[in-house]
Amino acid sequence: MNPLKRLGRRRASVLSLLAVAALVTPGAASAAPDAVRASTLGAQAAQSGRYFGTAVAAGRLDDGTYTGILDREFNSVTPENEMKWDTIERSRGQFNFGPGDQIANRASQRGQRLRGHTLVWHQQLPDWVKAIRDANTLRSVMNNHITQVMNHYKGRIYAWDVVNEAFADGGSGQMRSSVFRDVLGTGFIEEAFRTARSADPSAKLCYNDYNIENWSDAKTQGVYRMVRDFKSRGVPIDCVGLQSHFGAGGPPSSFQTTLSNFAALGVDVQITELDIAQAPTAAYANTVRACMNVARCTGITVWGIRDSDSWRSGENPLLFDRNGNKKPAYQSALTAMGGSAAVRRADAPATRSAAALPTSFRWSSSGALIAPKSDSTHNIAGIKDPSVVYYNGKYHVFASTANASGYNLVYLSFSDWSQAGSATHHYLDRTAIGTGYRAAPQVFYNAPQRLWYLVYQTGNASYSTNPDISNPNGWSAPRNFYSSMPDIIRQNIGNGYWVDMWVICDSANCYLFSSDDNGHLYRSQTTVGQFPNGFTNTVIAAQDSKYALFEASNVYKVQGSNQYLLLVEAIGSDGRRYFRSWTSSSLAGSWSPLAASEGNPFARSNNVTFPAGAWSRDISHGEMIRAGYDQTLTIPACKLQYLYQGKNPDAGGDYNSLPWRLGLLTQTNSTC
Ligand code: 9MR
Repeated sequence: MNPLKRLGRRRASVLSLLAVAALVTPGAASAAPDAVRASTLGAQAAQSGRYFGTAVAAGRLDDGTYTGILDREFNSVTPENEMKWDTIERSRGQFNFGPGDQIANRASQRGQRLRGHTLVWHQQLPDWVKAIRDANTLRSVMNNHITQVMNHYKGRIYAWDVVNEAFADGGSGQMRSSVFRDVLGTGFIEEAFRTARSADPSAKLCYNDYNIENWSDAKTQGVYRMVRDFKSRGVPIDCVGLQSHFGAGGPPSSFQTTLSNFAALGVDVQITELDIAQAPTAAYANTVRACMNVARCTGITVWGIRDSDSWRSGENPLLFDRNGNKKPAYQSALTAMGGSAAVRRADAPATRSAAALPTSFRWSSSGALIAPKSDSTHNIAGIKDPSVVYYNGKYHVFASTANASGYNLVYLSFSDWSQAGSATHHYLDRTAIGTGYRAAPQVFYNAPQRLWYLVYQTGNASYSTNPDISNPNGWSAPRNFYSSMPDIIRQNIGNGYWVDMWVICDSANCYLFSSDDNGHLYRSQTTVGQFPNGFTNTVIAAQDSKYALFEASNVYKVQGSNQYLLLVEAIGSDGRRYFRSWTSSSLAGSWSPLAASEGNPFARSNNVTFPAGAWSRDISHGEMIRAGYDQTLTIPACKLQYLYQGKNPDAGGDYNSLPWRLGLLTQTNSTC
């Protein structure tokens, strides 16, 4: 949103300036949207801030059935063999990142997280390493391997399996014999973790093993003692991976206890290589439920996609059959996360084409659903710039409040759009966010930090955090993303204003977009691990004439596709606000027009019907209703909905005092 309002100036050139601001009566609410229940594993896991991943083999990436399922269902990827020592450093000092890069680049382009697997393991280890007998040599070889590999993938890996399978099976609870333990002693694990932390501080560092799922097993206890010792001495460790290669009986009854006991040491836990002989539905449901029941169980990875892709293919242990169809265990895993299964077969063509957005849009608008609510200390003229997430059974809406003297923020929540008009308005100037210029909020849950973020403009790009979105008093005081306006913005902003900051992350990086009311869209970048710090490299992501690329940009990931969607608000030839749209296969990429003209807009009065009465001709600053609520800003590909600001077409006068209200667009030309 544009701070002309803040300054109390008029936009004489483009806005109709009729003097009388007639009040708009809120119209009837449109039907409530479908409950937000995802129909893919990754999207459903994302609803609780988790991921659902799979092992991927580079050799299968030219199989369309395989990649179709991979990209539709999974939002995390573990290279099955391509990042192991015998692939990456087969000869000493000769590094081959080709196969690993193939998987990593593909995942990055699609916004899938990457788990790095694995740096130090006694298997798939070249003979030249196994033959080393000198401790100093082996130490430097191990540390060099860790450093080189982590450096290569720096900032792109969510979690690394730093050490894999170092404990012995059976009743000893001790480490197994391996060249590492035998030559370096049991301290090699600590050494590996310390080296790993300095190589890539943004990656979570995991110890990964099998047969550590049953709490009373000696092996589980041995690993537990090691993690407890590491945490007590400050040795860097962030997570424990429980591989979970189960027999037909599924997880042991103590599985959830094991997950929570590890988590209680102050580490995340992850199910890293799940497969279950014959894939019984109850066994899968029990495994998934155990993770869902433990707050620090951050994600689940199955060890392959179809039964035919599995290292134990004779046991049919996975979620998809050899033809790529969903097995009953798929439904039970999805249901255990709270999702509902899609009706179509996994390989039906309609499912794949459903992921792409159409090239033109038609919408039906509700009446004005949300109007300002003044109280004794707040005399509000307009409610603007909404940000919305559906979380825990409620819509949570943040918006700007405007009046002649300036801008601040408000929060409301409701379970159904029919209740939006009666929700209580919590003025955030009464919280640590404070009084003064705060506007154009954007809300999301940053899953890696398990923290809600509210991003807004204050003259700088600012943010507050809150562990509980439903508690308006939980927001922290504003902090700035930048020490000052980046040079490139200063050089291009002209007479514009720096507005409408927007954050979106893929599995490796977070991007901060902003506008200058002068035809430029800017983009800064940092790593997921460094966020909210480190936004540098500010570039112009898109440019056009001033009013054609004005402000209020939104960027989203389209669920089940490799598309990102960019919306930017423009001012049309009639002086009214509308949205143009573009897509890209990468957040840092260039944007291709989708529906980007006045004749074929994303959303403009000429492609919106108003069954409850045409209460607005502006379709202005707002947000899509997302499929999830995390930092990936994932939207559905179908039946889009957009919460926007509109106003009585006859209203004019002081820009700050215009009677903005919030209404909901629902797409009417969805083909899926
Ligand atoms: O699935 C992997 C298979 O393709 C390899 O041949 C095998 C070689 O040891 O490794 C398999 O993956 C293993 C993983 O890296 C570590 N935990 C056990 C997995 C199954 O053996």
